[in-house]
Amino acid sequence: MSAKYYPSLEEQLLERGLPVEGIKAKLRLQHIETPSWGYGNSGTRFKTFPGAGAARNIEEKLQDAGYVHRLTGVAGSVAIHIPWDKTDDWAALKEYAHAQGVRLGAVNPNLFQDEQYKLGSITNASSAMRENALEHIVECCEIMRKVDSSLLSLWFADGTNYAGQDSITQRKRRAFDALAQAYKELPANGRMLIEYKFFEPAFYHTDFADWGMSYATALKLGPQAGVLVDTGHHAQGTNIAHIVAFLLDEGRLGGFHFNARRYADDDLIVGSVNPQELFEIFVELVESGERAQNVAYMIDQAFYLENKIEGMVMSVLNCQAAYAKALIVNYDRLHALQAAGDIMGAHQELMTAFQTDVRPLLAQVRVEMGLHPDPIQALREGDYIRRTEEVRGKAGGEGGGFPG
Ligand code: PSV
Ligand code: MN
Repeated sequence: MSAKYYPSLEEQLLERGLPVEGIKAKLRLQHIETPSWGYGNSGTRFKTFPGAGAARNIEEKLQDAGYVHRLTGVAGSVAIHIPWDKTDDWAALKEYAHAQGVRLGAVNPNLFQDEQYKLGSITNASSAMRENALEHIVECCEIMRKVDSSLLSLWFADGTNYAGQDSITQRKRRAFDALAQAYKELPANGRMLIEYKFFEPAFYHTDFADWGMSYATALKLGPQAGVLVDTGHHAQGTNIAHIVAFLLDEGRLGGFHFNARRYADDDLIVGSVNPQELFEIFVELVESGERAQNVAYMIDQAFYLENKIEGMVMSVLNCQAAYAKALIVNYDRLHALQAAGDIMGAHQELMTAFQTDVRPLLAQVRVEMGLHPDPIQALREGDYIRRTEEVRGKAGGEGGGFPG
């Protein structure tokens, strides 16, 4: 029996009529934002194990992000969380980021750690506390102007633990009133991304529990508002690619927080649990073409045990692989098979791309970008991590952290 011949990636792409150079050009332009909080210490509600070499302040987080970008070539911006990353001199911080080869990206107000937000931030029954929450969001809009960021990323831990604890309807209205005020404060090119999460820390109801609540709110607010899909914030079995397709088609997909979950918001490395789900999401993005052009791609992860920098590089690489696989789907052929009602043919067209080993393609792209073809190998052979461990030691919890 003769062994089956498996063609090389080039041969496969050629055979499938796909333009290799065009695909490589798209891969070079991919952009994934990393979160400042992923570089500092964080833990679970049970324990934070201080990581050797973890960043202790925003400058060190930016150094690490700069290194991740130098290795991967596609992670040129960093999301910041306020007040964790607050500084008196935003111009200097912006410059510092540039010196590390990155820019400051999405601004994330922290509306969940202050004592006063125990019963909610913009949904709180107390108007004084709602005012404070709004003031903090407005402060973040000002920071956006100072650091040239166009993204305000909003996540609310707001919710209740027991039936009857507060009026769900009143909370919904309070939230909208505050967001309508905040919307007016966005910079002219600014966008408000509204994240949702179906539970935790609240366990009876969460005020922004699913994409529909974020979407309805964004629609009422106006065109500068969109939905932020955190891949870890869904119930078991939810088809996230479907949500993505719907929001893209409605022009309201604001962006992503990438991570992976096995049970609930576990903040594992994106693509580590269900790479096919990530691929399916990227297929929807590639298929939607122009409509995906303003989508913000951000990682939202906290590495409790693993090395944070290696975890972040791995996360970026997994997003690249999912995108590369989505790019090598032959969409013309897929559409023809769909139109013919060929269920298995269409499915196989997708799965062939998913099962293709895109590592050689990505390695080529990296070499053409002047990078090491294997960023993890480069990281393991380099001495960046050892040096951070030497210089920084073990930071307490002061790196600014929270289970993402
Ligand atoms: C909440 O779980 C979340 O996903 C939000 O995006 C926060 O801003 C982030 O994690 C960090 O805690
Ligand atoms: Mn998130």
